[in-house]
Amino acid sequence: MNQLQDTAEKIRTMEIRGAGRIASAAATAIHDYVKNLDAETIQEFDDKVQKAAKILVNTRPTAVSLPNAVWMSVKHSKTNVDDAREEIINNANRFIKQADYALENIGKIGSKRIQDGDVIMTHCNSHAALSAITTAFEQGKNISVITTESRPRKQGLLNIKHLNDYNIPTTYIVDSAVRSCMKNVDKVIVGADAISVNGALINKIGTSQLALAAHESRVNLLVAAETYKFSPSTIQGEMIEIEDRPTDEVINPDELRDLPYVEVKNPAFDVTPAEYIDLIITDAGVIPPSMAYFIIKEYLGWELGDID
Ligand code: RUB
Repeated sequence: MNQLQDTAEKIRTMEIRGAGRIASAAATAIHDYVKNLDAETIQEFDDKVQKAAKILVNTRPTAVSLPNAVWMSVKHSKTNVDDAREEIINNANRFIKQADYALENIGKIGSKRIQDGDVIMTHCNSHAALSAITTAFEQGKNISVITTESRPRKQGLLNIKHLNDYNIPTTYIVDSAVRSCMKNVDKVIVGADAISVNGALINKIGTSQLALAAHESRVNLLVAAETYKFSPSTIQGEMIEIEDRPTDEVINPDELRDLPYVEVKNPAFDVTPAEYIDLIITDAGVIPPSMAYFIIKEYLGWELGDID
């Protein structure tokens, strides 16, 4: 359990972050946990696995990739410990492999929507969005990127390192410069923490502002999202919880000491309605947001929606 708890802590503190990385780390943790799990009976085994699964799922509430990865891994149909163990190990391995494939495929598919000369704006640090951008660049397209800082955790710093490693010309801007820079942008590409059944996107706080500014300037907004980022529980009417993170990420508590009337808020994500999204680039192909239901039904199954 120690190793699993270590992974859970790394997800909670964002040492492991980004919906895709979180999902694969959780599947790996389940794999390693189950591999050496001692249990006399299948009941004991299942209880322990469920407990471990919940520890991981409860680390961060918004990225639906996390519960999807965990429940896809731990689901089994066996009645004895060794068979159940084998099935879960295979499930977790399959998830990790498919997640890698999905990222690569999003790169191939997404790159087709990027034209030579495009200026692309992105927000936060999304491996899926970057996969499309770097693949297009490697195909010889002469593109450049504008990345936001993405306060408060400054994931934009990860983007500039990554893009610089590819020799992609990149401009770093503060989040409040998004609208003023939009006139120079050909398309916006962002990632997803979750996509609900109505095609709404849940992604890093500020994404909806990019969407509004893009909409105003008639700039297309593309979302790069693996099929496992779609949320089955939203079919059953569940809302996606927006994570409130510690306020010391925003402001040093010392600055608040003598300001009793001041409250600080730190919502980590926001919701962009489907009407502001032009396309979702998934590993299964490019879809309009109105097809979110189809992805959930075909690729995730209804039963995942039963999970608490
Ligand atoms: C990360 C974030 C990313 C999505 C998609 O937020 O909002 O855009 O998770 O990322 P945080 P990816 O830094 O709070 O985890 O495409 O890598 O899965």
